[in-house]
Amino acid sequence: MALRIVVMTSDRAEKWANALRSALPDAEVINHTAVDDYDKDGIEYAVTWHPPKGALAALPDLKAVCNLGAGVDAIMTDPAFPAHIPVVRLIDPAMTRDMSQWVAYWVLHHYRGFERFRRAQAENTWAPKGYGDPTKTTVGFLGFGEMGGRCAQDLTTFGFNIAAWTRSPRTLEGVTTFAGNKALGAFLNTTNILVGLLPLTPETTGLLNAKTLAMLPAGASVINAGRGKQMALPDLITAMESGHIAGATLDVTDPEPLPNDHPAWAVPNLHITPHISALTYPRTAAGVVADSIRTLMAGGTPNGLVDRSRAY
Ligand code: NDP
Ligand code: OXD
Repeated sequence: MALRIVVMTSDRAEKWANALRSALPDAEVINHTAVDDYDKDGIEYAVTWHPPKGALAALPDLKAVCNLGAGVDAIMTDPAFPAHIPVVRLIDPAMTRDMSQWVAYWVLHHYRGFERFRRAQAENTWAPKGYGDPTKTTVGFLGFGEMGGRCAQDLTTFGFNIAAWTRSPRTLEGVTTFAGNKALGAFLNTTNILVGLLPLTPETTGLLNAKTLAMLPAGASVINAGRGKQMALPDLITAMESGHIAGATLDVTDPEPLPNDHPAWAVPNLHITPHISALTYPRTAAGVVADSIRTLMAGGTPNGLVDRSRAY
């Protein structure tokens, strides 16, 4: 019997199915959204992005799930999802590169105060203003995994100090490191531009709130591309209105999509992008997923295997 794979995503599902058919020519690839019902027997791998709750549990022969994104929170929060099924998150170098572009753009935006010039231009005003010293500016990464590590590496070109907050302690050349909840305050106290690249887990939910935002130095900027539920948006708005937080950019919000009438849209120097910081493209990611499936079939450990006990 041919290898059977199901694709579950509401985003470009047929494109994903075709890309996987090219990458795994001997497999039968079923597009979950294209058929009302399909024979679930013998389906060993599911390739998913935000699968409907309970859909994975309905596959009796499922051996593993490959996620079409880095964050696996949508799978981890499905109460019906069996605890023994391995999950592989996506590690696609093209996506990591794109995240680094987005982060560099917004770090430079806030560091150089470009919002001031945008506003001056809207008033036809030539208004030069100096900026700080990158060697006295710390860009602090909440999360220093695939994404955070690469973004930091690229940002060092611009002369910033880099700090990282992680779950497990680590020593990294040229990076001031902090680990665990006890070190969060010390990390935030010394961070001028905060970049959030954390997975959404019970520990990181609501991490950025009135209390933690107040730990940042006055005039700090906040950038988040992790997950919206990590940020108490009303608290960020209050901190920006008081002037404590000078600027912010969010690629992820709670709720998402952000409703048209949400007050966050109108906050000066609060920038919102619609979860586009690093898109997943079938042209690069299908090959990565195919490699993971081949590795799993051979009994190996694919890159990006999720530790179910940590939920990321
Ligand atoms: P990784 O798993 O490679 O890295 C996660 C990092 O977060 C690690 O450094 C980890 O610490 C740290 N971390 C996790 N939990 C905690 C905690 N409780 N306290 C402190 N540190 C913690 O993930 P990626 O870098 O690939 O991706 C990170 C997240 O970025 C994704 O989960 C997703 O939510 C988001 N993302 C968003 C995208 C977008 O388009 N907006 C695109 C891609 C990703 P340790 O090193 O100790 O394990
Ligand atoms: C991801 C995302 O987690 O795009 O990959 O949000």
